[in-house]
Amino acid sequence: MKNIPRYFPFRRFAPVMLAIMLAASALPVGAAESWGRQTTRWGRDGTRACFTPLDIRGCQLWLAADRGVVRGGTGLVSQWSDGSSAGNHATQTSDATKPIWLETGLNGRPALRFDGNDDFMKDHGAAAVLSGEDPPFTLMLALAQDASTPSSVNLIGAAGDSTTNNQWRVFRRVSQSIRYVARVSGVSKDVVCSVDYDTVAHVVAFVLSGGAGEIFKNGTQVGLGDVDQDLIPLAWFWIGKGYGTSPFWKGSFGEIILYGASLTDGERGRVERYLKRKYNIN
Ligand SMILES: [Ca+2]
Repeated sequence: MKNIPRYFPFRRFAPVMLAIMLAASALPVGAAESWGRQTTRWGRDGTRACFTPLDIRGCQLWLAADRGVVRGGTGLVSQWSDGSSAGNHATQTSDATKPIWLETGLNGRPALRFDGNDDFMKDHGAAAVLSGEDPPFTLMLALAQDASTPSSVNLIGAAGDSTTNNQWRVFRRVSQSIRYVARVSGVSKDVVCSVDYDTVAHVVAFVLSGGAGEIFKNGTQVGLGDVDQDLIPLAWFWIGKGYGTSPFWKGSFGEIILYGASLTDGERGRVERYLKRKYNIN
């Protein structure tokens, strides 16, 4: 036998391995990429935030503007990839109605900007989480609304058929800026709250448990009511609008997280702290 060094195979493949490592490190921010449980640094003090929304049970949708955003050269977003294992990606095929990705769109952090004219994204898979009779769920948003957002505009909407009678939505009114509505057979079941109309970044959480709905802003309860949602088979889930074509929401979403479970106060608090730290919200 010839005297071949034992480490020869490693030496042979070392250039290939180095090339792969260099290529991976050059991936553009926001490009389509695989998701893991790891997270990036976003603490102002430079400490590493190990928590992610996936650490709480039942995450069915995790859209974050700093990961999984598929966009063109002008920043128009064709897909906002779901970071949960559910694969509920939000998409938009028409350039005119695509939101735009901004690197520092929400308190210095990436966000998707919806223009208030016609921008929206659709996410069919997420609709199933909100369907049914009093489905337990928790929806959490990191966002800022534009001052010129019209009243009665939907931030998030869903519907089960071609009528306005069976729908689910989160919308803004003049006097009650964020409001949860499950509208069944033409009858609205509201959770009323009085969140100030807010143009600065804030975190909103909606928790539905046994027909009782709660709304929190930056961790403080601002709304409580009986939703008593009847059976609604929702097939559509929109970001930036509700059923129909107008009006459209104007503002920026940094993050949209949906759980198919009613989070406990402790669980909700963990997600809120993660969002508040990430988006520099006091
Ligand atoms: Ca547009």
